[in-house]
Amino acid sequence: MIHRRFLGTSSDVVTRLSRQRQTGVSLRGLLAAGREHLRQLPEVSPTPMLLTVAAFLHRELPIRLARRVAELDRLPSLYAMPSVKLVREWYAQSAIEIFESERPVDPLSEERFARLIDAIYERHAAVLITMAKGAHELRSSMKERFAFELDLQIHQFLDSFYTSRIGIRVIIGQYLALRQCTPQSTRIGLLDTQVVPAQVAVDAVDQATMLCERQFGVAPEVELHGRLDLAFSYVPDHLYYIMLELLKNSMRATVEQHAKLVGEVDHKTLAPVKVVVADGEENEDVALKVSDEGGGIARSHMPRVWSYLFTTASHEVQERGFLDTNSRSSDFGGAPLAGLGYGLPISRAYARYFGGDVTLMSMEGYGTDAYVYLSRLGDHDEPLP
Ligand code: W6P
Repeated sequence: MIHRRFLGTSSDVVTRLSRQRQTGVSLRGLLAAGREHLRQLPEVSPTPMLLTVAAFLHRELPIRLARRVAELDRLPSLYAMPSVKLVREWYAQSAIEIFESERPVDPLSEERFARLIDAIYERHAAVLITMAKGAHELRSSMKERFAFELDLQIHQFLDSFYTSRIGIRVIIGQYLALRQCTPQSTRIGLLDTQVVPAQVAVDAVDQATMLCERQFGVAPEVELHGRLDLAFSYVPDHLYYIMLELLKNSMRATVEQHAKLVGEVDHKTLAPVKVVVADGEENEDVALKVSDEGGGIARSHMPRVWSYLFTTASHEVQERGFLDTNSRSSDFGGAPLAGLGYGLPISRAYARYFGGDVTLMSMEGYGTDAYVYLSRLGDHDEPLP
């Protein structure tokens, strides 16, 4: 048999792959496949469904990865940055490794495939910080007067790039999680059929409070209102990431506003942050609101809140990326309060990935309301940039 590697050079292969059509998944599709896998599980391992999922990734991942390589090649200004070149190499190498790998058709080949996919998931753990560094390198090299137009182009590119990355990490994460999954709980891989948004909010409040106290010595109280019992099917890690980001912002604004107005800070006199969970069983969305009295954002300031380029993170933080990334591969760890300044646009990309959204409404001089909408229908088509 002729090995596929000999059919062309690596760059030919990547170019050809990048022209193939990507195949989307929906929350509903992920749930159905996961349920079927768990149903088959008592009898055989790997289940026929797990093999189907593995075969899907074996075909789909090289296409999605190669597509990002081709997109990067179309942005020469960004691609000129050393960090971005590095990211491109990871994508190209991973595309080729999977393309050349043996098709998972039986227990042994499936096991080997899972190991490869796991290693690739790890290789790409630092993509976000490395791309951020690349964007920073580009911005530093620019003359001010060119910056604006370029910013828009780069911003759109990064938004697509990160949306695509979320998709890749969801399908890989779901496959690897299904391999560890047992049918006892409500958990189906990365998904949970009984995510209680109020409970996720409580967990995020605990973490945000800890981070806020560590940074400022105090943190505002958080009041929880609305449908505290509501449960729905979602990826709890995504909701946790979004809520943590919003709460960190609200808490920081509250503490800073208080310090500005009152001087010393005491948590009893800090305006509480309010979280509301809204839903009726028939609604199309689960909606959450995080409200603060942290003094709000000027309307003219709003675009930079959503920007990947206009970060308030220090030069040093941008140079080295986040703090210590020693914990394993998770994108959902406790970043520092300011982080890279990517939290909001990434949160929005997470929400949009399954058909939801994150928006901010602000009253300058008073406070900010952040709204999270999560589609509960689960049949939204995956955005495939
Ligand atoms: C602010 C700024 C902000 C961003 C996101 C969420 C809440 C808040 N509050 O003052």
